[in-house]
Amino acid sequence: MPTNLHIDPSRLWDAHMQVAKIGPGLRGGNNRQSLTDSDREVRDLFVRWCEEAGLTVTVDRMGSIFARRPGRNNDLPPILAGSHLDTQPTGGRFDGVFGVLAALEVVRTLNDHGVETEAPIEIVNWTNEEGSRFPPPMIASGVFAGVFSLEEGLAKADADGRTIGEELKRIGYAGEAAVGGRPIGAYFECHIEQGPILENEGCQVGVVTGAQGARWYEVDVTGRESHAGTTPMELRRDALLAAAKLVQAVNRIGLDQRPDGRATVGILQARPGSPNVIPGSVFLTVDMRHPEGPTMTAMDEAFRAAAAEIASADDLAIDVREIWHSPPVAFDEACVAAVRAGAEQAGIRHRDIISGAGHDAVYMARVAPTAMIFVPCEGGISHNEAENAKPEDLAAGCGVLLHAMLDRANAR
Ligand code: HGY
Ligand code: MN
Ligand code: MN
Repeated sequence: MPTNLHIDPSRLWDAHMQVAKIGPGLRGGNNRQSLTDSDREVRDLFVRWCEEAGLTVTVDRMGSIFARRPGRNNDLPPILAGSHLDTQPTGGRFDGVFGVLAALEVVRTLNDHGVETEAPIEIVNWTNEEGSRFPPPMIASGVFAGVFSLEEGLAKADADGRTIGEELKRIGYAGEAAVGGRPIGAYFECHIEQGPILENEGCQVGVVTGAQGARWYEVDVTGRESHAGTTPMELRRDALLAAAKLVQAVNRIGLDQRPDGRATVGILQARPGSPNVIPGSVFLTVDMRHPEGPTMTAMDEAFRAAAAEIASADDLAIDVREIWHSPPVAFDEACVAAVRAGAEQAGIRHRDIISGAGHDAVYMARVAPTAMIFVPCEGGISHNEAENAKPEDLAAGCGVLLHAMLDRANAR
């Protein structure tokens, strides 16, 4: 790799600050949920930047945006890099955005130095990585990797019943390109760690060797609405009380699997939501994670057993539906080695790390040699408007991406 090739840290940071202005949150972060008007606005900006960089832009039928830079041999499968521009409702300025903008910065740097690669380069913005508006997460890369059918992907709906297909049409990103089904030479994704390990160990780069498994559930607890003043305690079928016991059980399952186990109830809605009515029904979501498959299975079994026990003891119904399962994944050794070599060549303090969060790379690993590059985020905080990263860390990660992409693009 040419040794004088360096990315432009201030251009990379400035791009982040421009994106951060689109879909601002209430406390300094972002609320740029998938396929909203602010998502359209940031997509338009990304497309403009790609066209200004001389890239050929295509949008696939799930709305993912690909921008292509030709190589010497365009029969070779492209080296792809990217991430997502959609955010959580109370999201930060770097989750996903860093991966898309680092890939764009690599292209801008290659353009600045007139570098031609053997294989073509492509950069990507995946639709709906977060899965908060349209569960489950990573749906577009999931369709690309064949995990979901296109029909399934387009039919996913938000709480108001609006589908991904309808919203793509509404914002003008219902593309025509086929989703996946084409060879990819390698896929790289830069991302903030979203946890505290790199920062605590003073590492500027994480060489991501894989990602832990994740499962999402939707749960309906059905008891009986009745008068809060007239119904004796022992005659109640209180759905919120049962849900509270289930929340405790979920937390216990996560605690029992420390240090790597994770278990979270993120949404809990009690109905009818009146102070003097005993809740008759509760909807809640559960997110469980672990790096090992067998332990994930054990957590799943423990959760279902706890739900059944509470339902029987409280004489009510608890319906548990698994809506997402992403097994643990190991990334490609050659791609991981290219990332590690990039960090070593730049003299960057780094360590191997398993991703606690899900990423589009998890699905891309099924159809392409894949690896990720992490950088620290302040206090390990993410999915929070206070999410923050340092310009120098973003630049370090982006430099490693440049190295890894060139390594794979010019590999014989
Ligand atoms: O849920 C996740 O791990 C990712 O942030 N979508
Ligand atoms: Mn992300
Ligand atoms: Mn996220």
